[in-house]
Amino acid sequence: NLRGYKEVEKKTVVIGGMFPVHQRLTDTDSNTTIAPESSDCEGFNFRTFRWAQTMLFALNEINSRNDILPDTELGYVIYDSCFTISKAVEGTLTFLTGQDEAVPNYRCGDGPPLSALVGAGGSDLSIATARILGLYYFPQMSYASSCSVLESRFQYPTFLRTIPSDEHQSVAMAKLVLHFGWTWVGTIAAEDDYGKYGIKRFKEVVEEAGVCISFSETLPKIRNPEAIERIVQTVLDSTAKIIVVFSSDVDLSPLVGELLRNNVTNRTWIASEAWVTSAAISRHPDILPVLGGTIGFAVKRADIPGLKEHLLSVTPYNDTLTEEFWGIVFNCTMNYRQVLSGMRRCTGEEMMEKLSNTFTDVSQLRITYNVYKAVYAVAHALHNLEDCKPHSGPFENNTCADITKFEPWQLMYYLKNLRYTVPHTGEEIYFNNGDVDGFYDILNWQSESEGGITYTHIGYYNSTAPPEERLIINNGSIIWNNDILETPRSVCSERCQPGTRMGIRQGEPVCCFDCIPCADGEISNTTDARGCIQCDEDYWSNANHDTCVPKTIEFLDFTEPLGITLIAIAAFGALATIAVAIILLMHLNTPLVNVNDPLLSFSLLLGLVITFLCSIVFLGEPQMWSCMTSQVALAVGFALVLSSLMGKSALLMLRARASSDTAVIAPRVIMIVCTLIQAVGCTVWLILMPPQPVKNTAAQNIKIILECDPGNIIFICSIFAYDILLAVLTFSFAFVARKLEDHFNEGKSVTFGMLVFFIVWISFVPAYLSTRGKFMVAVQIFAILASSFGLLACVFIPKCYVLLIKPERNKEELMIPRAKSRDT
Ligand code: TCR
Repeated sequence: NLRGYKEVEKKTVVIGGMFPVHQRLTDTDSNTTIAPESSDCEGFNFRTFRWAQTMLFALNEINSRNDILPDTELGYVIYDSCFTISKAVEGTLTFLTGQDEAVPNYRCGDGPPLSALVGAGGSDLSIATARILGLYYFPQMSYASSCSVLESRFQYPTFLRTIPSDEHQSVAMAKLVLHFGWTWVGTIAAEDDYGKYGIKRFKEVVEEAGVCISFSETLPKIRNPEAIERIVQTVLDSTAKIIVVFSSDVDLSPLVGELLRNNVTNRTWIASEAWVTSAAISRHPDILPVLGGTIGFAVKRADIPGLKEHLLSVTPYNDTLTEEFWGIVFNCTMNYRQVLSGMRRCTGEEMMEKLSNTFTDVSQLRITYNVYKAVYAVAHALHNLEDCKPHSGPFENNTCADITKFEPWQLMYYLKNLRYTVPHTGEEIYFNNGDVDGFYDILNWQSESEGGITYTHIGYYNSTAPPEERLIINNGSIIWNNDILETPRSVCSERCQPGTRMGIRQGEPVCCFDCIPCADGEISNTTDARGCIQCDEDYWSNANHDTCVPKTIEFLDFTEPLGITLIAIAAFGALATIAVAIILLMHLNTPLVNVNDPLLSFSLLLGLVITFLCSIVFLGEPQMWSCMTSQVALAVGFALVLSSLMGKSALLMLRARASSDTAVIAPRVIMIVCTLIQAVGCTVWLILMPPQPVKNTAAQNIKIILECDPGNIIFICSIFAYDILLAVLTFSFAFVARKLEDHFNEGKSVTFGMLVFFIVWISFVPAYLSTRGKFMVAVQIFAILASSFGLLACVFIPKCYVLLIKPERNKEELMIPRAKSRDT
């Protein structure tokens, strides 16, 4: 313990200090055969030693000032907490009791009053010491314990600090991660309150915003190479390019060594305050490829004039710590026993000025500045306490506290209500429930000309600013640590483009997903869509599945080539039929026309004209009238055609049996009745359930087919079934009549024509069923035209041939084969 107070005529007040000057306890074997002793410490830390020296510097400065505590001398007791809780507790008890060994609950009454304890270093140490100090209501002023749990005045009533709470830092880190759009980060935390609580809060904020944590590792406090190797492996295995590390440099050092050994590059590290400016990390040789580009948060920096000189004026004779320091930096010893064992002896004349190490480096005075502020805070509080005007003091009955023997809680009162300006920097400090405002510099590790690292200031975080203005970053001044020197991306899965949706992967974080293309007829029009949306009835998805497009409307139009062709054929058929009718009319009185009842021939031709023309009505956009006429005209037209043919066949058969007069009437009756039945049936259909134009959206996905709905399937079936019945009857009659004597081969032509008719309609069925949309209509029209042409050709071409080319065959006597055969 460093002790520095002289019994002078001035009143003296002692300030306690606690710094983790050593990094760890020396391993002692747990041997219970001898009395246990407080263990020694090892691993001298230049950075924290500088903090301790800064406390001395600040005390000197205050003692030499006349405006603060003019009549009182500040003394000090400094303890080394060795980064361990046990040492910190031990030191606290020693401090409170004034004994060399810790005796709880006992305080030696003599000696100058104790004022406050500056420090304890890490949060876990402060938590331990604050518990003890809190019992006595003894003020503790911390310079580095930033853990958020220390905010609780209920648990730690006398704890104050000059470092902002990690609550701010965790939120700032989370904001940084969100600022760059990283959604996939790894975290590493030291195994202490600083790391655990810091990362916990960071995760909370970040996960709320939808970021996923790829891995969370904990750095061991005591040497554990396997654990370190495992962490490096996790870092290597993870696809996260951003790694947030909440740890002190001491705990992080072994990991950095291992990272260097494994050459883990292409990651961006986010540094917490405790290691962002640590020379122990950044001065590693070859650190640049691994940790270059690191972004971190650092507390306020300041220049403290005179500190450098003070640090350089350290001599090995001051105390045990300076002695040890001297031995380490100059590689010599003051201990005569070690000299005897061959070590170089320190002369005390070694040149401190030539040294350049962390101890004398005053470029990054951040925690150091906090120490400075903490000492000043205590001094100012003491000053206010001493400055109290009698009878107007703050305590009971307006009393004042006496600087020579005050109670800790009285000093606590002044500390709580303190407001002071720090010398040299002019910063105004006050404690808001024990805490200061959260302000951080954001630093970026960039390469220096000599291969080292500089901490480039790239922005800041100010917790007191309005929410949107808290994090200010100058993106342009950042140098990233990847091959492309661009802002790194860190996502588990790339975003899902429109046209796809996010598909969760079982057992993986929500940031890891597959992009599943939307099904046909479904779309997604945003990135990262959770699901696809079904298109409306008349709409269908486009090729990219990102918009619904109206379905194309389909019907067989007059104007398209297929339509024109069909019209042309139909018109030709109708004209040909009319031409045949004209030919027949011109030869009306010839035997050929006469013998087979011209009326039936004309009704047949009329029927054919109707079927030819009705096929045209099938074209075009279906309308109410066209749906009605097309089917009905077809059904009636065919009925007329077929019943005329049936009449003709019947005529042949009747004529074979008897040449009575009934033979002329009966076929006409057949023709008229059969057609009428159909006409009546159709009329009933039209009246009861007329066919209607409909939009068929179901048959084909991307098209709306405009077609005629028959209204009632039974009607349309029976109507065409009737036509089929007529056809079958006609065919049977004609088949029977085909062998009968018939000079003009009428029976044969009709039989043949009916065969063509059947072939056409039988082959129509599969063709019709296998087509879709407008081609169904085309197939139907083809069938109508083909069957009509077939009948026209079969029945009338032979007749026209005789009439026009071989008129000599058109002889009356030939018409009476029966008589002739009787003659022979
Ligand atoms: N708060 C840490 C300890 C710590 C520290 C440091 C240790 C801070 N900054 C710099 C060494 C060097 C910030 C804690 O535990 O609260």
